[in-house]
Amino acid sequence: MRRGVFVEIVNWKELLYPYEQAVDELLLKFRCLDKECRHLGIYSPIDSVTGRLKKPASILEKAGKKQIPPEKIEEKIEDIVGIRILCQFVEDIEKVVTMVQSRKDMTVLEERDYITNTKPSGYRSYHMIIRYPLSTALGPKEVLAEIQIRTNAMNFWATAEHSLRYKYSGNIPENLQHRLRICAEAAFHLDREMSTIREEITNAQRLNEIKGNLVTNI
Ligand code: 0O2
Repeated sequence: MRRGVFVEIVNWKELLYPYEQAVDELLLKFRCLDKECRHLGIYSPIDSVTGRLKKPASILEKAGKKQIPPEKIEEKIEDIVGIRILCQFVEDIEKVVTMVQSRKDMTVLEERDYITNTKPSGYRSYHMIIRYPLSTALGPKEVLAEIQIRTNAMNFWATAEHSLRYKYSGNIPENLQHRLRICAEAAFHLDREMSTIREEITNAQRLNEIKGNLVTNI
């Protein structure tokens, strides 16, 4: 019944259009940043960037769970726009965080460090909530967005756990939760070990890039 009322009141197409624009703009900006670093021969802490618009069903579910009325959805649900930046190494996360903090085209409102403060599930990631100004056909508008910054190993774990969470409607059986925590530990160790040979890897990657450029320039 409550969900029915929400569906009627919220004009999803109208509500979500600016958010879709924000996903497109933010994706382009972070991808350009990565491309520019590579072009200049500067180390890029960004390995890849993805983005998504939260689905109406998901927004409704969250609003219902947090008892958010329809008129407060835009103010209270911070991740209608979700950007995910993946890094090769844990050390790169801090560099990306600094890059986001120093940008003039967005304002950081909140930061959540689930790397230092790992969630009980084993989840590790760095979250930044930003306010992002848009120029729309109807005039200026500001939207909230969540940027998740994590390593490929953290992402591997989070994606798998998210699928299980969905399959079990949030109630993952205890034995599976236990094994997931062991997997999270393994991902943590993988990140730590990769950091110890970070310089070797990045030097090799730089060399391969130079070789690749030489071949394409011939
Ligand atoms: P989806 O489908 O990814 O959009 P809440 O959003 O209410 O759960 P809070 O405090 O508002 O919690 O936000 P929080 O915990 O900083 O982060 C929200 C998002 O982080 C989640 O969005 C997930 O994407 C991710 N996340 C947080 N905890 C976990 C976890 O234990 N496992 C995994 N796999 N992801 C997590 P949504 O809306 O839950 O889901």
